[in-house]
Amino acid sequence: MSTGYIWHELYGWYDTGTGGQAPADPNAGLQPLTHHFAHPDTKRRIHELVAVSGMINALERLQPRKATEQELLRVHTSDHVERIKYESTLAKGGDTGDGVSPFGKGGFDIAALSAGGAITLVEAVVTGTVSNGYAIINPPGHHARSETGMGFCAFNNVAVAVKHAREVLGVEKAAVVDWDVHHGNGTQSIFWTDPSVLTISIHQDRCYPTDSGFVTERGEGDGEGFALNIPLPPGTGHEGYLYAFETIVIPALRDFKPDLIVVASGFDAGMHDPLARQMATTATFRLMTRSILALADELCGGRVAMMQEGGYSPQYVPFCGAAVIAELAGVEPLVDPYLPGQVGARGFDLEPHQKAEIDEIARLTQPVSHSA
Ligand code: 9RB
Ligand code: ZN
Repeated sequence: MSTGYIWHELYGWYDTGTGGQAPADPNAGLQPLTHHFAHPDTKRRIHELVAVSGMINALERLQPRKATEQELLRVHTSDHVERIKYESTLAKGGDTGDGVSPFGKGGFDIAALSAGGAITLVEAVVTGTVSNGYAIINPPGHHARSETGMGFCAFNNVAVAVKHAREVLGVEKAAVVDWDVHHGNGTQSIFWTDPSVLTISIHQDRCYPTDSGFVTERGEGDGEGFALNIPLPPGTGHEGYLYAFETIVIPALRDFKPDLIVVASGFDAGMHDPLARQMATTATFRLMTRSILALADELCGGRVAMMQEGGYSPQYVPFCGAAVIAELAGVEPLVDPYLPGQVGARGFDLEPHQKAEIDEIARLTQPVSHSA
């Protein structure tokens, strides 16, 4: 029984440019900055904490490979793949699709290595080389749709890995649980009409993108009922996340009975994140992990593969990552040095208005049953 672990130095070399969120533009008052919100140092710091703490010795290190074009094309249009590949040859690189997702020269190869890292981990979990695992891959993927990247994402790593699991490894049903604070719109759209993949996104209501992630989005055609959205109000903290998890996420997974659970693991619901307004802590991420692991033991031989998505606090994200990885590996968690500073702060308990919204989401998503 071991926990797979992926990080590659090249993930830290993905160049997000000198903008903060939009590209630098002195005429608009946007002074160049060394650390774009999505600068890969934040992800690299997860790896370095895992290494320096010694936790890495309890993990089975896996070597990622680049996803092949054929593998990317299971999810993406050839126009999209070709455009990223072409812009990747330019001296100044390009943008994945929305004008706020820049990448430097050679970005295509790193994005393919990111998708390939997701494949490597899923393969190890499904074939039983490891029992579960965490891949600190970069760039992230959950906003990338078939025909374009957006929101700092180039290729939809999770979708590429799930397609691989189904088409190559013989996995019948996969569930994606996306706890990144932003809506997993790309993953949802890729599997919109596919009943073999349940996509669940728990996110801050209308944070990004602001026009999707509503509870009314449930998939269409054969896929109707196989997309689930849990849009939480801003300010939701530890108890609110766990309440939504236990009352909505876990029952939906139990109902679907997946053969594999893939987690799109962003840490931007964390209390210090600059791109959202939630109040999750290391304990929140640890307990959500525990809850998924228990369910996976019950349903699918413990097969859980977690892929890095967002997370923009260089201070806090490493501790969130280490908390999740420790739980996966069943080792002692690190002490979170940021928690004592929050003792007594309001926002971590389940507030009445949050409970009311979560109960309403549970009610609205109840009628669809996947049981045969
Ligand atoms: C757009 C701008 C955003 C906002 C948030 C994210 C977070 C992504 C993430 C990405 C891009 C600006 C569309 C600024 O963490 N996902 O997990 N977009 N921001 N200007 N415009 C036009
Ligand atoms: Zn995010």
